[in-house]
Amino acid sequence: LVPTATSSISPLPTITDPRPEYQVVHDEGKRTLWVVFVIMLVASIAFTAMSWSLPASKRLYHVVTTLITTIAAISYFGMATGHGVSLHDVKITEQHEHVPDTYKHIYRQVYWARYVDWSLTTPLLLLDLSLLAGLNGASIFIAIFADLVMILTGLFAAFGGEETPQKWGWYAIACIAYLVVVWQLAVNGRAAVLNKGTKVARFFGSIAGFTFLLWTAYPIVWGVADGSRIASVDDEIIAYAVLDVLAKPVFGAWLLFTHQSMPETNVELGGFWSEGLKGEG
Ligand code: RET
Repeated sequence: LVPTATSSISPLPTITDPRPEYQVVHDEGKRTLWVVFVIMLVASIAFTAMSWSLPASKRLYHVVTTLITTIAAISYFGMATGHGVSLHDVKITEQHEHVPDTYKHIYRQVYWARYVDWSLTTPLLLLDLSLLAGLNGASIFIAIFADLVMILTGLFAAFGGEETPQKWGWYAIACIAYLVVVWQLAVNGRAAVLNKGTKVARFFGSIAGFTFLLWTAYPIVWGVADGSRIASVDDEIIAYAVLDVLAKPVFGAWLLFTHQSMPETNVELGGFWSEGLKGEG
C-alpha cells in the first residue's frame, strides 16, 4: 500500500485501503430469516388456539409465551425485509515497515433487531420459568434486570470498536450479568420449586436445564460470529435461527403442553391477573 500525502504528516493511520471487505447477507441467510418468521407466526397462532377454551385465569403462560413468539415473528419480519440491520465499520490497523500504518476496513452487517427482540423476549422467558418455579418477586426482579443488562451490553459489544477494550469489555460485562441470571434461576429457582412438589420440581429441572444449555450457546455463537468474525453473516443467521426456534416455539410448546397435563403448574395470581375478565370459572 502506498502512503498518501496526508499520512506522512499524520501520526494516525490513514484510510488507504481501496477495497474494503463486505461481510453481508446472501440468499441463504435471507431465506432462513423468512422461514423463521413463518415458524414464529405459526407458533403464535397455535399457542393462541391452545388458550382459547381456557378461562382467563389459566392463560398466564399462554399469554407470556404467545408474546414471545409474536415479538420474534415481528423481529424476523423486519430482518427478512432488510430492516433492523446496520453496516458496522470495523477498522483494523495494518502496520508496515518504513511506511505509515494503514487501516483495513471490514464492513459487517449487524442485525441489531435481534437485541430489540431479546430485550423483550428473554425477560418474558425468564418470567415463564420464574412463575413455574414460584420464584419470589425480589429474585424475579433481579433476574430480569440482570438479563436486560446482558442484552444491552451485548448490543454495545456488537458495535464495539476493534483495538479498544470496548468490544470484549462489553462482552465480559454481559457474561457477568448472564451469571447473575443463571444464579437466580439455578439456586433460588430450584429452592423455590421444591415447595411445588416433586412433579413440578422435576419438570422445572428439565426445562430450565434445556434453557441453560441453549442460552449458553448464544454467547458462543456471538464470539465466533460477531466477536471474531470467523463465521459468515449467513452462518450466523442460521445458527441463531436454530437456537431461536428451540428457545421460543419448542420451549413454549413443551411448557404449554406440560401445563395442560400437570395442574400443579398453575399460577395463582388472583384478581391482579384476571378479575373482571370474561371466561372465568
Ligand atoms: C450475548 C453477547 C454478550 C454475552 C452474552 C450474550 C447472551 C445472550 C443470550 C441470549 C438469549 C437469547 C434468547 C433468545 C430467544 O429466543 C448478548 C449474545 C452472555 C443468553 C434465548
